[in-house]
Amino acid sequence: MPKATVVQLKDMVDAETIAKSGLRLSLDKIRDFQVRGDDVFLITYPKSGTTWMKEIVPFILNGGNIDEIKDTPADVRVPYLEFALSSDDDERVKQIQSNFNVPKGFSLDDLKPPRTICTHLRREFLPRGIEEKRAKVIYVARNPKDIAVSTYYFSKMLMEKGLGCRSSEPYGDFNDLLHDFLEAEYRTQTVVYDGSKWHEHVLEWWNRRHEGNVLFLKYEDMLQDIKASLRQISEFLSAELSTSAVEKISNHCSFKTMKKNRVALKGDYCEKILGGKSEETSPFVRKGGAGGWKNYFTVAQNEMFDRHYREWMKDSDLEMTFEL
Ligand code: PPS
Repeated sequence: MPKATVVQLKDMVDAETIAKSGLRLSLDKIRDFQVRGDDVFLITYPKSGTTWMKEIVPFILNGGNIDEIKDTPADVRVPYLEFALSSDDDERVKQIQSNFNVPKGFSLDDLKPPRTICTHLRREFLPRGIEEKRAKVIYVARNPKDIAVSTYYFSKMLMEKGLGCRSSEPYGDFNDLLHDFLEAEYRTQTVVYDGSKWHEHVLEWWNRRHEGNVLFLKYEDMLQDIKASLRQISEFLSAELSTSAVEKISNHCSFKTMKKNRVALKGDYCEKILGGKSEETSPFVRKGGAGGWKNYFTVAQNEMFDRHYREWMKDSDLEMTFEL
């Protein structure tokens, strides 16, 4: 049998670090994953609103019955494709899964249909079956300046706990991270595993937004009108939603409510790995909003970022909202 292809963060990760903290993603297993026609894939560049959508989609699919699944771990309701299909010998992923309260031996086949599966992987690494079966894809994009700040917090925390790669030196100031964000060469693997830059990830789905099986959403639009977004998602999923269900879900997935929800905060993960109270340390529900980046970027950093951004987007009509 041919050996499975394993994607490591391109070739940047040295063997010693892989042994210590490396994620080993089984590319062949992921590409060959048996997709079903009614599967729903939730795809995001990291720090774009994945956790938020994991608190939304299952409740839309169950008609707003919050009590039914509110205590089910977020990563069991909506598992990560790449973690669920990781190499059998990947101790690091096993540890992450266990800290995310995913039971040992959990399989994507254990999910009730329609299965909702999330991933940060870029399109070329995804199961062939998504295209073949026209499975539904919900893509959420967030403005990259706020993503860079969100990534800074998450990466800094992981690095300080010794969960780095490429370099064992924790991120110092924001400038260190900004460089890595622009090059997609992070010091932590659990941020972007496949070396994708923001625009490469986002534009692949923006360019497919008119295909019937793709719903392209912007995080900032959700911030502006969550109820309209809930209706848009329910229509896309052909899941009827009563007015009271929209009300209940919008309350359940509000930032304020999620900040008190251990499932959304991934309380056990935070306390075991990051330390402190999850309401204070969780990088999954941290500050939210649009425009917080202005407190971090200097004028020079912003100009430099804008130069990259203009180059990335020069052939695209995608417009992102950088503040509200
Ligand atoms: S991860 O690690 O990739 O899964 O992170 P992800 O969940 O994609 O993104 C985390 C950011 O999403 C914010 N968030 C929210 N914003 C608005 N409303 C709600 N309900 C919400 N829940 C999570 C979270 O705070 C992270 O952004 P930052 O800027 O770091 O606060």
